[in-house]
Amino acid sequence: MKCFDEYFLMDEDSAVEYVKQKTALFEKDEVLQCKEIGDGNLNYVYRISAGANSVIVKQAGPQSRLNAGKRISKNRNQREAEVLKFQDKLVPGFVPQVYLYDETMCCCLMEDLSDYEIMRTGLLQGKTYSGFAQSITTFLITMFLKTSDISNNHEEKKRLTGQFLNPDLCEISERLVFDEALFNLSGRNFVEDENELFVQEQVYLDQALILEAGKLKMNFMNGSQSLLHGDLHTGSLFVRQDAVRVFDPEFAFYGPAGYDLGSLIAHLIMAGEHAGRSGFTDCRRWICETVAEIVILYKEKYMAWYEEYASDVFARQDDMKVWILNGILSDAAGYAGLEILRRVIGVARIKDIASIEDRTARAAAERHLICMAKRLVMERELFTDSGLYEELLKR
Ligand code: SR1
Ligand code: MG
Repeated sequence: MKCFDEYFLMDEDSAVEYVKQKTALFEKDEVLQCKEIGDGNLNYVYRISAGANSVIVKQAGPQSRLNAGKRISKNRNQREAEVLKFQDKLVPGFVPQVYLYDETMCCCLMEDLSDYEIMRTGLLQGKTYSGFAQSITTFLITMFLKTSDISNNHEEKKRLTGQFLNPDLCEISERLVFDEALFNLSGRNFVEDENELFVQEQVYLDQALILEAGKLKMNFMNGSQSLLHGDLHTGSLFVRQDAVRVFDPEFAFYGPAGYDLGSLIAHLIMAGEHAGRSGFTDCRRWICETVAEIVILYKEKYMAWYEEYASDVFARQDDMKVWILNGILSDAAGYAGLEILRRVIGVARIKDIASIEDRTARAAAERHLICMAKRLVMERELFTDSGLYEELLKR
């Protein structure tokens, strides 16, 4: 019998034993089912169930699942558990419940959301989610309004900025989203053979693009505007028609609010590219409408809810309110562009592209996405309105 008093990487059997020993969620002699369901790059996620009763065990491995040589702090799930609890206080009902964090095993037990599905999985099958734009904009705007300096609770905000500092996971983003993607530093970047020259010219040798990406990187590192999820892609979202739960905030930190919004938009655009090239016409249309709706609702909710939280004397000025919003929206476009670029050409390539079966279509998708990404970065100050996204996605 295992003791769990020293860290080791669990497998399905030991995860079952762990839950039996550490919780009273199941009867001692109950036969439990266990499946490793993690499809991310960093953690191991076990779903343990008996009948209608179930729980999730998420354990940090000592290294990335993508690159066995790269070690990452194992206590990152502790931060994630803290973030989830904090987010649940600020926006109740939008994140999974955390039951326990175990410092020795570097794992947390959390609510199983098996009546939801992972958004990326659903979109890749051509599914759509009617209430999505409403739900996700409520989450994003509430998090911004409640954690930014528009309130004059500046001391508390600085304390929280310190509490949620996340140097090692931010380093991964700084490297993968910015450095490696734009400079192919690791030599691990990948595109279809026929696009090699295209990427050389359009990305690695485009000095204007490099400059704008550099500005966005500096803003990512220095602009601690509000508490972010930090990796808000469609694989970090559990969805149902009427609700969304945002999970996996291990990259959370205080950064530019547009980073989360931009990442979300980027992954919807890439899902739209997949849908368009896979014959999912309705899904493609829904994604294009949803990107526009997210921008519209983000602006509407920001304008409507801002006054309730804006106690800083400058933030109370009308022009300031609009200036902050436009800054977030143009940052969002810039980060959306960079997220698309790194997911198309970088090491963390996503299924939305890799799973386009026809090779010529896949190469065409790469080129199309790279062109859209560049436009988002270079023209980001224009992207303060849904209309430009509609126009971008029409092509
Ligand atoms: C080594 S982790 C690679 C990527 O997966 C995560 O979801 C983050 O986006 C990270 O950049
Ligand atoms: Mg993740």
